[in-house]
Amino acid sequence: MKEFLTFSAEVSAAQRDGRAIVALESTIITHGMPYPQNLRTAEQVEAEVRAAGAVPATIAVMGGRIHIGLEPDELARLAQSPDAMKLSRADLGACLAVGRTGATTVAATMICAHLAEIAVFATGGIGGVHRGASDTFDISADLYELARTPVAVVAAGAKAILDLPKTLEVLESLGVPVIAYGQRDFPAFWSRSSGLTAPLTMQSPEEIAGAIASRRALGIGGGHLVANPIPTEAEIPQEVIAPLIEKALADAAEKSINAKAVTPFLLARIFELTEGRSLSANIALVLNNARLASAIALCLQKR
Ligand code: PSU
Ligand code: MN
Repeated sequence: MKEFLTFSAEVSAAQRDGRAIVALESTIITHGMPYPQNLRTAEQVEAEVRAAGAVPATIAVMGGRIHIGLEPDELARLAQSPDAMKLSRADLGACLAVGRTGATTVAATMICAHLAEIAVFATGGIGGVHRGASDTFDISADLYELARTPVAVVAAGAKAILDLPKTLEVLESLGVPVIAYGQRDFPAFWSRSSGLTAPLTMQSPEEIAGAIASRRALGIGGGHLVANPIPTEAEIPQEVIAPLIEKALADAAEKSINAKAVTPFLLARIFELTEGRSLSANIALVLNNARLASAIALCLQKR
């Protein structure tokens, strides 16, 4: 397996020194945000992890290798790769074989982080059960990955473009612990609350690290979803975002957008409809998740 991995200088030094490492995904860079905000955000997220005392490992596929940590010039190149593949469990092997550039989703980043022995990963929001899934069967591979790969994913809940009650039901069926951080409610990405109660609540990174360590000791396998609400000052209230999500979903239906294109289309459309406010919120919540993920990684490393 290791034959496919290339570690950045920073990450290989961190592994040698036994430091806490936080994995970061790359689909948010290539498919989730426009250039140049995507590059600036990716750099800020890495800086946030370093400021918290951990080491960032942004993961992507380039030149037939899985990169665990990107050098600054590689990150800049990725952020300007409009043809990058959006990689999930299904296409990781194919992308390596044909030597194309690929950005890893939550699912693929979990797989690569686990190969590199990284236990904690920060992102924006996970994929989930799409609205209308009873007809389309569109359920993100992220949910199944959380069920099988032992990586803790810190996200601002699932994106509010999804069917959140069904997303929580599937996570429960799959045995994925969903831990809301510091509040009872499951967060809804751009808003602090979805109106749904999260299955579990924890108040500190130590508690969360404890849950991860216990599950590992029991040999249960699978990951955790740590649901961290967006900071209050950056949140977009439900009443504001809900009608814009409806509009974006209607536009997607009209254009027959499907499969992998759905999430990037909706994020881009909501960016337009909110006149950029959704992007500022997205950036704020990713930075916030990077801070919490770093704290959890440091607690795990102390154990
Ligand atoms: N979070 C963001 N922006 C994104 C994503 C997450 O703030 O672009 C990406 C993640 O990579 C996630 C993917 O895994 O969207 C989900 O895509 P899908 O619904 O097609 O599974
Ligand atoms: Mn999908």
